[in-house]
Amino acid sequence: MKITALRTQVVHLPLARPILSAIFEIRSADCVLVTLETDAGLAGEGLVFSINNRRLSVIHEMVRSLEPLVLGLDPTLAGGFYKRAWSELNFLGHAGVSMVGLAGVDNALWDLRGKAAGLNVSRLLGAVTTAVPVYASGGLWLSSSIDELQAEAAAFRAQGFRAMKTRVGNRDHAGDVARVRALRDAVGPDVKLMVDANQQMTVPQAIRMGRALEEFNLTWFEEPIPYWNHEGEAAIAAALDTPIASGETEHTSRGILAMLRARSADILMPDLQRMGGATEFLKAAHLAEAHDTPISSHLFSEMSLPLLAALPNAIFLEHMPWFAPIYRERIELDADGNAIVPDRPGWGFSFDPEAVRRFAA
Ligand code: SMN
Ligand code: MG
Repeated sequence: MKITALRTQVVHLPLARPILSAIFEIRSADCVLVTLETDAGLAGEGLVFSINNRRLSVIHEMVRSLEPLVLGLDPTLAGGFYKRAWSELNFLGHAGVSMVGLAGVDNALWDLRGKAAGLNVSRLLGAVTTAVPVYASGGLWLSSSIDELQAEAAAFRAQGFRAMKTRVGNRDHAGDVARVRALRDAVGPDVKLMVDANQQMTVPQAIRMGRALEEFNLTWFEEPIPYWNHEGEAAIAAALDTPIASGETEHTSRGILAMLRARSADILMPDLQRMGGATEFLKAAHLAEAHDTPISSHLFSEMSLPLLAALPNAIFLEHMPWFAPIYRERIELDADGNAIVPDRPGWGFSFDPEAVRRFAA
């Protein structure tokens, strides 16, 4: 089998209403959809994205620039593609747009290899499980009032979620603590709660916040301070009983390795596109395993689910519904609140051509 074309489509996915984290106001998730066509009639799909359509054209061009490296490629030689792309991208650097573009192509290659083998990517890798614990992440934003937080939490429970994440870090310590208290009161002790500060605190603020939140038995406290301050994160992790989760802003497995060496987080959460695609995501996850450190995913729920299902140290899938509208299939939960890994080949989630036309930018 040979790859005959790299096709891209740009889609604009508006959110129902603008949402606020401590760092961004988010109005839309805009994607470059990547499709690798073959002479065997099979196609591999991946996607990369940017918030509010910012610099999506740059990402798009980076994906397109990799086309010569995949044209004519036998997908079972995908490692050869990765090695060449890695070498070519050395000039611009193995971070940022380079890795995002690489992720778009690499993830489409993984889908293709799964489809060629007739296996879901989880099985291609040697699955550990058929269902992965999942937490709801598409809600409980800083833009929600306390009443709205409680209503959104009830809606997540009704959808079958047993874990969910809220945001803090809008520079109002008492207000943040009151919001988490109201949420814990609303969901009771059995629902797992995570809190994300999106890097907007100082080390002393984060330790003070973490101590104030200990009574709510959080599953984790995420990205308390700027992502590059590994020593600061390590000090916070050492000071608190609540586990620190971080890593979504790192690039490549080397970024994750630096965090592991610094002991900056108890839980690592590599982001599929910042890693540079599934090839590098798996290396990051294996490095974490060798350091006895659990991992969670970041965004990209449809592609991350099969990957986490093949990783013994995966503890949670982040369920972010932003990309669901362009897929034909939806992530389904079992009665225990786990995401069911599809049996379908490749990622098991494929672009819906009608939806792609509807959301075309
Ligand atoms: C997050 C990051 C980027 C976009 C949306 C949400 C957040 C998360 O940090 O962890 O979900
Ligand atoms: Mg986060």
